[in-house]
Amino acid sequence: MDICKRSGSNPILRPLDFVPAIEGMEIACLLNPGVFKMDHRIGLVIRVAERPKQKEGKISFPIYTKSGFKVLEFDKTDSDLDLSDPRVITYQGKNYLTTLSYFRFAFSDDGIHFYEDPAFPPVFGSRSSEAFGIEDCRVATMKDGYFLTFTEVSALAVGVGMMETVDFKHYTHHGMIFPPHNKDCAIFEEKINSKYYAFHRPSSPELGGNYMWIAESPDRLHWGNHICIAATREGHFDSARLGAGAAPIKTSEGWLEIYHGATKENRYCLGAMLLDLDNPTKVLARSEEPIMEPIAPYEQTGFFGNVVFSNGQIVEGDTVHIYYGASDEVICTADFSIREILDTLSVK
Ligand code: MAN
Repeated sequence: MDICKRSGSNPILRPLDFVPAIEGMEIACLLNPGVFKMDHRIGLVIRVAERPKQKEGKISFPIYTKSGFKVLEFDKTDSDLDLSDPRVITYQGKNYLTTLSYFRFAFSDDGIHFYEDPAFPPVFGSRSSEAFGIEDCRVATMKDGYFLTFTEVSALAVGVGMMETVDFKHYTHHGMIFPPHNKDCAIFEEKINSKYYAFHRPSSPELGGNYMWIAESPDRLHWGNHICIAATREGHFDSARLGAGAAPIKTSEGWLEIYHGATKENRYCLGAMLLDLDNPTKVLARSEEPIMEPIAPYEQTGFFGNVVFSNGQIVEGDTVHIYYGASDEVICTADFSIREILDTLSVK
């Protein structure tokens, strides 16, 4: 099932719309933007993935070190190399990423046409836990500022970092708020019964799997009382992993969360979940079928095909304008009706 209305202008942003930020690199992908509103403009925190221009027979990629960017290069014929996933390189059993991601900003007055504003410089990984980059930013817009949660990637691990800002020019980096292995963290934009809540997605390789959890906090820095709210489902679009999208939408029926689910073949779709307004650890309903599937050509073919992945949206009355990464290469937008999503959900 697919109940969204894609914009006729899709893709709204492509790698060639930007100039690489790192000297000697090319932009391989634009991915999964966080979204916010500031001074009547819509802002995107775009995950930009760069790599060196690739030479025949070689594979090379940048990593971030204390003394700046460093390029690692391997011979494609090297038998110690595993290149089966375009996103990851495995060399002698160690994993690296084929690209390095950082955040770049684009603004729009109409939600469709985006442009860069030189007053907002890019944000790069700045600590050893971010040596392979920072990815998939969610922006929680709250009374006291914008709270950015994102994936920190390095040879050590994958975890969730948080930064706080009021102007997207100056940031306070709060460090890793969910330890490895964890990603897909979305903070609720208001407190419930005096507590902050956030979705997160730990991975448990032995028992359990890649499931969605919720946690509470007195201050957004220290999280506890972790509860698993949704596991993968055999035979469904979310059979291998699932994770939160943007902050949930408050509706009269509950908190509505648009999330991503993937199969083991790495087909990424979007689904929805409804949680109790007063106790968001209680899931009231969940999509049996996806509400969006990779069916447009730009969602099926690209850097990593068959992917729709959203972690940013703007709500306007009954409409949710989602911004999403398609095929891990281009940025697109589509609209959902909240009423229509709620009508698809089977209440437990
Ligand atoms: C992971 C993340 C996302 C990416 C998908 C699909 O979930 O790295 O950023 O879009 O995989 O590749």
